[in-house]
Amino acid sequence: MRRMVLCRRRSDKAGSTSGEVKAMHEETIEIEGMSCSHCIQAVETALRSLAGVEVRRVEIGRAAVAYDPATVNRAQIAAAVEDAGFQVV
Ligand SMILES: [Cu+2]
Repeated sequence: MRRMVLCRRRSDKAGSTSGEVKAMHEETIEIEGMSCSHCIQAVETALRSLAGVEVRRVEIGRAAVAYDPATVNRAQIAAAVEDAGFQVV
């Protein structure tokens, strides 16, 4: 599932015109092959290595990320997870 959201820094007040607002894709990626905390760590490390990706939450079987589509795409995110030894569903 993909949806467009506006990513605002926590400190921003509603109506802020700080210019820090970017359009980020929020997505939960389903991942096969994860079984323990080491897998979670490996996936998280792989995701954090990508520019333009913010890791929201990683658990066994899925990773929730926000990414800047101007910087990185879903295929690159999937490739990083697969390079770490997992399968993106
Ligand atoms: Cu593991």
